[in-house]
Amino acid sequence: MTDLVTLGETMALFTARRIGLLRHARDFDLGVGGAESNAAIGVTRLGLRAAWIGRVGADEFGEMVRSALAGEHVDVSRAVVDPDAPTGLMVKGRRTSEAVDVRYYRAASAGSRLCPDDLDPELIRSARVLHVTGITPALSASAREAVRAAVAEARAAGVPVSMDVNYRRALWPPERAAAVLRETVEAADVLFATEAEARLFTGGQAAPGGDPAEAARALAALGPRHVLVKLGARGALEFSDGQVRRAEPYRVAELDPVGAGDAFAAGWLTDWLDGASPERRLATACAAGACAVTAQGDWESLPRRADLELLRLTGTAGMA
Ligand code: KDG
Repeated sequence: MTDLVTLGETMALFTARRIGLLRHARDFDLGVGGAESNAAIGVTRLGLRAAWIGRVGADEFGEMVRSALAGEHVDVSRAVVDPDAPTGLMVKGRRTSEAVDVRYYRAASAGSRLCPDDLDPELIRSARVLHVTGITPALSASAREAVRAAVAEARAAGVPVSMDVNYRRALWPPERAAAVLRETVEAADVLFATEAEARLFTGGQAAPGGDPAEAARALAALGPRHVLVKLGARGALEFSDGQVRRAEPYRVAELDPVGAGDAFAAGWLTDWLDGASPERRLATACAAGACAVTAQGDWESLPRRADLELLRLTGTAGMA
């Protein structure tokens, strides 16, 4: 049985080794990245079973994506190899020692050609949770329809839907994202958002500098039973069943912030499916997010259980 099913685009990822303008980069590390597959790897590392649905090109990068995910024990048996489009690319530069800068080369990529026919309804119906993000609907009309169909399938079968807003400015303007994503937010049982992403849907209730608990409440009023608001250096909070819980961040040396949100979602969902207490699952989410930023790569430093225990013992964090 599969615990988590997800769908989206996973790309080849070039990361410049040198700090500075990309034009001066001489060497790149080559890996893979995709918000949904990052989350799938995250739950797999914590002991659950995950499947990823997506398209890759019939090219070396497509092979790399499938073998990287399979190497992390994610089920890629439903991945489609598209002979008519290339695997998308993402390039990560480091403008300064602190600023990471991500560029996409993914328009008309194989991943963006995801469509409802690529779904395996039986796989979705038998999962314990369907996890989607706000990135996939930004890719194309057919990818948007695929998310819509997957969510409808899950809901009809009583499978909880988890959504990470994951707003990407490089893909679409905020007004369009808010309009398109609203139906998925309303259909979700679990919602992950940053404060800025909360503002896409709640306007004034999540004004900058406002109380993030109010933003969480406003999001919950749209439908989701569990709302998680990620607060960066201020930790995170969960609004569930009328109650707000807060968690302090773990303090770690940050090398690469990309992928922290996916790790957070993976940590929370794993503990939620395992029946952990609300305090525990929020702490696990924060710990997983902290682990994710400690090394280069979007998912490489996602934690195993033992890593979380180590962080709990050595990190500085606490429940507020
Ligand atoms: O969440 C991390 C992602 O930004 C990365 O892995 C790539 O899916 C990705 C995207 O579209 O930004």
